[in-house]
Parts: sequence; structure tokens; C-alpha cells
Amino acid sequence: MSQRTFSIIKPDAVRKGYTAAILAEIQKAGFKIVSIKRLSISKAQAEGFYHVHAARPFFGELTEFMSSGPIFPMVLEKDNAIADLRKLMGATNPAQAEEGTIRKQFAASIGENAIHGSDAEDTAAFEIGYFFAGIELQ
Ligand code: DAT
Ligand code: MG
Repeated sequence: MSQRTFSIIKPDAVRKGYTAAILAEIQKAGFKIVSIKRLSISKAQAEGFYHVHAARPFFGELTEFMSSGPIFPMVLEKDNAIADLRKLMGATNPAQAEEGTIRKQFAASIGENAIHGSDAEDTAAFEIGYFFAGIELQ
């Protein structure tokens, strides 16, 4: 059944000029791009987005990084979108990501790993609502 998920092309990938190449991988894998935009977020906005990680030792580094430059948040749709995007992204640590995955191809480190993807239906709903208004999601 068709499902929506949420993704971000992170500041490292945007800085390196990988945006178009990553979007091409996403489209090649059969995702429809429902909505996408380019923007920069504040550290406080990054903290709100990643609130589930607030107690982790890397929270400061993560939110500093996510607010360090432009990002492309987007909403993607296909059958089994949430799990399939996680597969296409590869492991959080690019050193452990499978060949052909986005993180294997475009990410440099566990902290700066090119792409975000929702991990479950409830987090996808929160994350889509964090960045997009209903009128942007038709
Ligand atoms: P994922 O992005 O694969 O869902 P996650 O939800 O566990 O991974 O963590 C969110 C982000 O936090 C991750 O993309 C990069 C950063 N991060 C995770 N573990 C880290 C670590 N050990 N050191 C530095 N940054 C880390
Ligand atoms: Mg996660």
C-alpha cells in the first residue's frame, strides 16, 4: 500500500553538490517526490526536530551540524516507503553501509551522513508536520 515518509538531504551533501545525484537515486528507486523545499534551520529548530535524541551525547554536535547550512526536506511516497527509504539510505555509519546505498556513495562520517529518513509511521507523521503545511502535501 502507498505510504509517505519524510527525508532530508543534509547540509554536508548540499555543500558538496550531491543534491541532484541523491534525488536521482530516490527517483530511480521509485519514490514520488510529493513536496520538497530548500531552507536553513536554526539550532533550536534542529533541536525540536531531533527531540527524541536530546539525551544522547552527540545531540549538540548533531543539531549544530543540521543548522550549519541549507537542507532539502522532502516528503516521499511509494509502497512501503518508510522501510524502503531506510534500505536505500544504508546504515547510519557510512563505513557500515552497503554498496550502492546513498550513505555509502555520498556520506563521509556517522555524524555527517548525507540523508535523513523517518524510522516509523509515527515519526514520519511528526516529521512531515514539522516541515510542511497541509497545503504543500496535495
Ligand atoms: P539515522 O539517521 O540512521 O536514523 P539515528 O536516528 O540513530 O540514525 O541518529 C540520528 C542522527 O544522529 C544520525 O543520522 C547521525 C547522528 N548520530 C547518530 N549516532 C551518532 C554517533 N554515535 N556519533 C555522532 N553522531 C551520531
Ligand atoms: Mg533516526
